[in-house]
Amino acid sequence: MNYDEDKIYAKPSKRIEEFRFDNKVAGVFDDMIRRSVPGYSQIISTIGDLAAKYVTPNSNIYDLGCSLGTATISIRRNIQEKDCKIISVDNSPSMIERCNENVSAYKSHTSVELICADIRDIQISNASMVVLNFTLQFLSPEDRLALLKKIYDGLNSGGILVLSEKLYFEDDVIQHFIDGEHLDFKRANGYSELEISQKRTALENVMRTDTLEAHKSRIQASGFQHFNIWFQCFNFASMVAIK
Ligand code: GEK
Repeated sequence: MNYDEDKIYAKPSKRIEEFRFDNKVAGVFDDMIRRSVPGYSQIISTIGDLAAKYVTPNSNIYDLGCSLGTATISIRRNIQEKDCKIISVDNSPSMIERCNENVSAYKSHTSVELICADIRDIQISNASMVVLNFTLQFLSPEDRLALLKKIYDGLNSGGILVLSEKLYFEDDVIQHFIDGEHLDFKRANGYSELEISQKRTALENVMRTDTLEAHKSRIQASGFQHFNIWFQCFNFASMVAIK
């Protein structure tokens, strides 16, 4: 993927609008997520490895909040089984348009269906793998359990959910420490103090993070008995739940 550099918050703005996954963001998203989310590449490649292990023949794989299709492409490259279908969903038309271009650039025996819709409105069935890679945090907190229940119900026995999220820590000292490490990561990737603070303001009401404990109890309440975190770098984590 070859995208422009993220300069969205580089200039001072009098009024910072709420963050939206619009055309401007979609155009720089690959650069934005790689410079903002520590471990992103590792998580993407592990999602591919998990697809090789968990995807079963004749099943569906869901990439919910697929953005540009980076996880979709990693999954598709690694599926060993026949007659599987990847269903990739995002409610941003700009993301889906670019995702279509990215996915179409590769040949594969696994088909991909791209759906521009709210992940709360789609059906999940016959799934061997479901990926929520940094998407749940953008859903209203009161809708999160219902989505996870729908995923649990739609997964086949032995199926896997990969849930990656930015975490929040109740211990103020730890929250401050880990947040500081993340800010240093962004600075090291070339973001200025102005960019960091303006983006933070834009995301304030849009992205609401949970603690690891909240994720664990919600996952368990949705029906899963097997859950653990498999990756963490600062406040970014990836978890798995197996049905
Ligand atoms: C990746 N998974 O590169 N319904 C559908 N899509 C949604 C919804 C919703 N209710 N809410 C947000 N989105 C990707 C990265 S980005 C994460 C995921 C980030 C979509 C939104 O349009 C955006 O494309 C994506 O979820 C979140 O592996 O920006 O930190």
